[in-house]
Amino acid sequence: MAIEDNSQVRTEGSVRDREIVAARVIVTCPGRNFVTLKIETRSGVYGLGDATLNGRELAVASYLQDHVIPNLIGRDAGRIEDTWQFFYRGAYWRRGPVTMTAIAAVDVALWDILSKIAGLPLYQMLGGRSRDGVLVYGHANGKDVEETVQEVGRYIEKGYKAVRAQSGVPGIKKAYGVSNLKNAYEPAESELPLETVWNTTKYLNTVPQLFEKLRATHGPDIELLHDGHHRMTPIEAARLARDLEPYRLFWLEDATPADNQQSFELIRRHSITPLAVGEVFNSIWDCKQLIEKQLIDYIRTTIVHAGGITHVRRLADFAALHQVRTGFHGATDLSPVCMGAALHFDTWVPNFGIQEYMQHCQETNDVFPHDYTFREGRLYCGQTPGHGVDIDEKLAAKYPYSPKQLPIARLEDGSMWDW
Ligand code: CS2
Ligand code: MG
Repeated sequence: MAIEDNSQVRTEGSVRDREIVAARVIVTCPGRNFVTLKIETRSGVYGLGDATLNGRELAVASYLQDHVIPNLIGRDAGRIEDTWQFFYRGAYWRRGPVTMTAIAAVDVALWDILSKIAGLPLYQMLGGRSRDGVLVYGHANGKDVEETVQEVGRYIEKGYKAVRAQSGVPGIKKAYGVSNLKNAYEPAESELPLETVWNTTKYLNTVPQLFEKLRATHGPDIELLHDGHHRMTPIEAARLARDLEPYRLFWLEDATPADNQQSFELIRRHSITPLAVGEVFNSIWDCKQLIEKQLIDYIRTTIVHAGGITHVRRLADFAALHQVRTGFHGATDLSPVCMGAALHFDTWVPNFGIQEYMQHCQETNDVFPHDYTFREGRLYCGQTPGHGVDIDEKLAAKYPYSPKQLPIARLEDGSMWDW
């Protein structure tokens, strides 16, 4: 007897349930600005995607409001790949941080919806666990070497296995990554860009002293990281990478601007210090050469700024072919929604390296309740269907947008430099 085929009826039913009936952009500032996209389906299941681009938040909010949402209504939320292709190819004007952050918000919200409909945590939809906990690194900083060494010690006491260290530099008023508030470093602190003055020579004289002291004080096992934040020329980066070799860093990040990917060949020629780059990238094309020539060891391009899970999964698979591992950006200007999605991705991705974890402030965590937890140097995503992060819209409404931009940097002679 033929098996009654009612799959068509079931499929039709579920497609109708998955129809996108509403979508809205939520801009809120609980401690700092965040942009969130909420997509709702006919069945009532909704999904959230982070759309925060530090200093350019309203550009993404408008892109979503004016150019994406009108095209979302009526679509099947289950057609994640087709939706990604529609917004990527359909934009005509390809790539860029605003476009790819907007696409990312849609993509993550759809993955959230599909996971919730399936009743599964998002990592299970990607292929299941490759690990239990996700190794993270915290941000230690201090006004000078001594204070930074002590701050790294406090992170070790909190159970961190990996710590980024950034210290003040004698003669530089505002070195990158040093927060006098001793909390997560939030650089966008003024409505117009704060002008900072930079001097690479003074920086190059200080950083090796910092890591010599860190190793002497905390021993050989703690993983130590440092962010050059795009400030050096390739040969200066090569010098620093070589000077840091005795202290075995986990990675030296953003050693030089990567617009010209070939620049990293020069650094590679002089040093075995592992290199990480990519937090400002928004597509695989920004890092294709860096990966296929193994000019880097970790790719930092993250879900919120590079087209979401659908694109970053392709990027991670490409990186795996060349033994490059992931090391997602995870600063406080990426919302808990991004962190939640990233943790599920980190739990699945085979070529995982490390996850940056700057802890959000309490106001942020109140607006974005989530089920991920920190334990002994690792983050653990929860078992809630989806990415495990929600938004309290009533509370979010109490924190109006507060215009802020990132600083700029100039050299002492006034030349514009990379902040
Ligand atoms: C930094 C970021 O976390 C990092 O590695 O590069 O804090 C970066 O400065 C901010 O995300 C810029 O908004
Ligand atoms: Mg960085």
